Amino acid sequence: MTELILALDVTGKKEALAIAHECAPYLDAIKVGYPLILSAGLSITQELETEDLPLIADFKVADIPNTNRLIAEQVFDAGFSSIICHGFTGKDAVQACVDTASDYGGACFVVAEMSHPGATEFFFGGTAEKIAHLAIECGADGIIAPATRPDRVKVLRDIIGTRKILSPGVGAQGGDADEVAKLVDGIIVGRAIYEADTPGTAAGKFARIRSK
Ligand code: OMP
Repeated sequence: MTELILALDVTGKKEALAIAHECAPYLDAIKVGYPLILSAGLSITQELETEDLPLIADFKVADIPNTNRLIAEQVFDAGFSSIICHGFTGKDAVQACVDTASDYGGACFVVAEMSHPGATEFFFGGTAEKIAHLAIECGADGIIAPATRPDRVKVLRDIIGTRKILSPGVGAQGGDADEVAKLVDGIIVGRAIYEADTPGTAAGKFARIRSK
């Protein structure tokens, strides 16, 4: 089954909680990042926990190992069950996130290739493939790969095997949910849900991919 993950990138606390509640029946997880945490505070995790869904922390952690560990500890202490980190920082830095996640019984996903057009300026010539191999070496639970480039998802799937691929970039960034859902373990959807007139209805429509 492909999971549906809501990227809750709104900056109003009340709005975020209302959208989460409305969409929750159709979701497998909620991803929270800088926009919401910087506006509403880390404690919003306590309120989101009432939806009884796993919370993914998207801080794309990209620092030295010790700082990565300190960030990851804050993330898991706050109630998140997964963390997203960057892979270009190298093995020791990624390992710090993976090990901290494991200490807390959580999961770590490594960004292998980003979804926006500018990503190709750096994620090319084997870089993403190298990061995918590094994610395996470090024992990460999976990678983030771009729904905007299904051909690249296929290449990265060949490397990552049965580890998970979570894929952002459908809807607002142009990726096709149905096409990508067949290739990945979870699709991450933000604006196409939270900017819809009725986010719950939009989430309900995307939920069709959960049977793929
Ligand atoms: P929408 O474009 O609004 O659907 O949001 C996509 C979400 O996925 C946002 O929270 C992005 O920060 C995130 N994301 C990407 O869009 N591209 C990436 O390469 C990686 C991520 C991510 O790590 O989640």
